[in-house]
Amino acid sequence: MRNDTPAFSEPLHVGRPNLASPEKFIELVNGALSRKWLSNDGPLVRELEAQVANYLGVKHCVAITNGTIALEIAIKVAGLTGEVIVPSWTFIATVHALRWLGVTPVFADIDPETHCLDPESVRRKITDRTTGILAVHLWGRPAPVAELEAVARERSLTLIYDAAHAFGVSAEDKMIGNFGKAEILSFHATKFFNAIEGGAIVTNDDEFATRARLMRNFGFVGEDHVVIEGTNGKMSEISAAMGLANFGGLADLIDVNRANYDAYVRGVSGLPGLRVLEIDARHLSNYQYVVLLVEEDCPATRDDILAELRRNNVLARRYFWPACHRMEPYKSLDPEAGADLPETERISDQVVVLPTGTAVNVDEIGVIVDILRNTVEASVNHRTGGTDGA
Ligand code: T4K
Repeated sequence: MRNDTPAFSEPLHVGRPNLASPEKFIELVNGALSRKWLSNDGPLVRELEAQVANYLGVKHCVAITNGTIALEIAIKVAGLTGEVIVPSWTFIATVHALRWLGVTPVFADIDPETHCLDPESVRRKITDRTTGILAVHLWGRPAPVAELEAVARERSLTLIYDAAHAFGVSAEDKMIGNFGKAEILSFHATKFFNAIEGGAIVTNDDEFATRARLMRNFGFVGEDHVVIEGTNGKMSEISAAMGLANFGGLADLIDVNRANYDAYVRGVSGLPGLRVLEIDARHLSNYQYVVLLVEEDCPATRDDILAELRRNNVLARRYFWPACHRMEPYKSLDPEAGADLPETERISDQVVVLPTGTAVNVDEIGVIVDILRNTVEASVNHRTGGTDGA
């Protein structure tokens, strides 16, 4: 008989915010309230920009309202028009940001080992209308930066990165934030570095940073002089306060995430058809996304596993299913796009993202692994007509 009591009485969420110091946050917010300076390039935003730039070893950090607006401003500053090559295997914001600005996203396939763009697929998608590549460091795994740089150089394309998942991550010995013309970060509450809502454009290009700063503030220079078109992409002091309060906790958070990742890898090893997407030891990682792959030879389906986890109050996610080319408006614009994206199609049916961070501990991960084992064993028994574990 199946035990219908969930293994956890309270839900375990993917994306639970990590809060290093609520006390420091309150103290910083009180400072902002007494200064009566709440937005528009305030002192906390400036301090956050300096700390981020220093942490990443990058020349400029322009703090923005959120990662999506950061993408939109970066796309504008980069002057991308016509077609831009982008993965379909990403969060929808990457692709929407292009289309929102009237640029046509053209989907390229991914490397199944990194889940990031496959440079050969990118090459095949270049046309006379292509002006750039918007690559993603998905799950904080670095995209193939050297190969993409080579394609961009050969074909005179502008390369920018969506590094929303990749704060505190490196590609070998160089921190993410230093690649392409510019990279964008997300500091959303669910991210490794949490500023409630927030993001940034980071770049080593002076001109790019200057234009991004102008566009973030409607194109204003001074009080009544507008020099270019712009938008409102300013970060509030409250978001910056949360970011600054969390900065000091990042090293500890990496340790927590690393211990969780190791516990999942140990627990899942030996379960048929299941594996945790590996992290390449040549790169620094923030270990923020634990990506479980339910491969073709697994006796249980991805959705059986997800349903069983959820029944037990483990609110895992099948990010980023369905892939962007299967969501509107892209699905209707090109219903056949999937034919050229075999790895995206395959991988998007395999992924379950598991809870990590301070929301879960290693003992709880042991229970989550037991749920996975029981689900797989029950599927084997179901197929063979056995009764064990049923
Ligand atoms: N590029 C990439 C590759 C991205 O992944 C993202 C965002 C962006 C660009 C755009 O950056 P932002 O504009 O967002 O800065 C969530 C996040 O909202 C989104 O930031 C993130 N990626 C995406 C991967 O995840 P949803 O639609 O899945 O959110 P939702 O409401 O389902 O919440 C996710 C989980 O987090 C749930 O289990 C609940 C939990 N949660 C969430 C919040 C906000 C909490 O426990 N507490 C909270 O305060 O998009």
